[in-house]
Amino acid sequence: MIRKLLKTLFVAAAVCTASQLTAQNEATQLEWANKRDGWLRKSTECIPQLSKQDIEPVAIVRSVADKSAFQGWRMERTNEPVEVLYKESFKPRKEVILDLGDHYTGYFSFKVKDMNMPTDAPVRFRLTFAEVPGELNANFEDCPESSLSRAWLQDEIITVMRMPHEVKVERRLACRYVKIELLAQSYYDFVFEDINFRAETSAHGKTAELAEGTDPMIKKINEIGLKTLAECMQTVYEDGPKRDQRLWVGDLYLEALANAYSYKNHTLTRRCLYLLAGMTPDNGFLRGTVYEHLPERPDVGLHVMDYSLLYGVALLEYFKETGDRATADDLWPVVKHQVEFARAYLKDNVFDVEKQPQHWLVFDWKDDLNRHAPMQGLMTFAIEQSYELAKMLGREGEVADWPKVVKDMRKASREVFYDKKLGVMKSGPDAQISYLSQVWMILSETLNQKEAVRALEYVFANDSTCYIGSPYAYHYLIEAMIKCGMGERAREMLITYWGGMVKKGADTFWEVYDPNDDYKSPYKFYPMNSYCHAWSCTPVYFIYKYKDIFQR
Ligand code: RAM
Repeated sequence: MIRKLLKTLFVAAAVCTASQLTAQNEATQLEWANKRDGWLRKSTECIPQLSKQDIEPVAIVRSVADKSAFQGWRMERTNEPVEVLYKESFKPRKEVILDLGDHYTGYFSFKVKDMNMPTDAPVRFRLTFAEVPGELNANFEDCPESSLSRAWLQDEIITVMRMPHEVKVERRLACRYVKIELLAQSYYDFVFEDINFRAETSAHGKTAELAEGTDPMIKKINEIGLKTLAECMQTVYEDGPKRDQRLWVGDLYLEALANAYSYKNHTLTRRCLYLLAGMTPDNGFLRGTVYEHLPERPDVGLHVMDYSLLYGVALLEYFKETGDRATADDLWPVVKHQVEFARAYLKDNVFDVEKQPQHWLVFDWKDDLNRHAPMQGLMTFAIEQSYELAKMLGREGEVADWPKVVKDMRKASREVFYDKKLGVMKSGPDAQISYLSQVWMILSETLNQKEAVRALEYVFANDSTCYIGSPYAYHYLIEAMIKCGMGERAREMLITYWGGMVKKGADTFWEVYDPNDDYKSPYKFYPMNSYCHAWSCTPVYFIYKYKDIFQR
């Protein structure tokens, strides 16, 4: 299904089109053609050094089926030290699970050495790497074809022809647990040597201590958020170091926010902003995601309309944080183009969903969410923020009509989506009442403070409203609550939601978290989910930024 959807999106994106572009946009295309290589060069100059750390397993553990544990499994430490693998033959043991003690991203290696006679035949191992216990206990062969590539799941078959030998798994891995199984053996005994995980990250520097007296759960959430962010900070801001290992605009925006309040490694943000700009296709419409390792710009790409509008917000935040006017000025045409491109989809000041079915709107992992009102709100918000960027750059003259667009869009939203009687925004043909419709109408200041509180109270109190399905969307909910003065409730919400993952044993925050469904997966197979996911790290941003609310 997803593959089919992506195929449709690729095709649709490829036909998306000069005809939609205004004369002004066509002029922009030419300007861009000669700028993109320079942008890519600047992006390359910003590739960060990765720091490397050798991690030895801290324990031998066993999987225990436990209905009360996350996805039905937990790990239990055994009394055996890891050293037994270096002393006793592995032949009779046949299987071991190693615990690295925390989540790491990097490369796994070990040596094997025969003990009593020379190698007369090869041995074969299966290695499985898992971020969470449930993943290690799933049967990967159950992965449906309609999920993402089965090869994302981290298992490898290794054949060793002769000993002594060093096994180095070529692919980069993200895991806490490593299972080694002996699949085929010979007469001779053998032992392991130097089992090692070389962990890599580009996050560096010390992050600030939280105020004394900060709630212990908030401290824990912050610690795990920082770990999540650091694991995703590689040579780009990755969405997840297990999967997809690549830069997406929506993830970048949230990672950059969290980074700005913690590690402050702004060069990585700059690298990603330039990389996205440099990979823009000829129509100037940003790709929602890019692959940093492709030598040339690919002809196809996935366009995500909510993400392309958030690019300008990310650039604004970067500029505010760093004062790097040169970069903001250089990339300003990209921001301007995204807004102008999206404006072509406005009909009577309302985003025309009929006209843009070809572009993916992400917003949340929630199939049943009607995205019309959320998109209207997000677009209003993004144009206003992009106008603020224009003002900071002294370029507001170029986009003098934007404030009116924002005003007209707000007015139209109130006419089309707002149910005054109930005090909520409704979206789509079934007049769906969702959390996210309220959230985006609050962030865009379409609802005033009083109306905002009323709308949120309504969705919180009514079980039938379309609730939120991912930490990504929770981020915007928390932001909206703080914006309309519901800081206390936002604090409770953050503790309940992210603290829920902590209580279920998270080492890093997950891509998908539904407190009522441990197996929820947008990929029809929960082991495919990423359990260290960038967009879930944002408590870090809230905790550091809003000290009065979270650091006590
Ligand atoms: C997923 C990614 C990412 C998200 C996109 C829309 O595949 O993991 O986090 O931004 O989809």
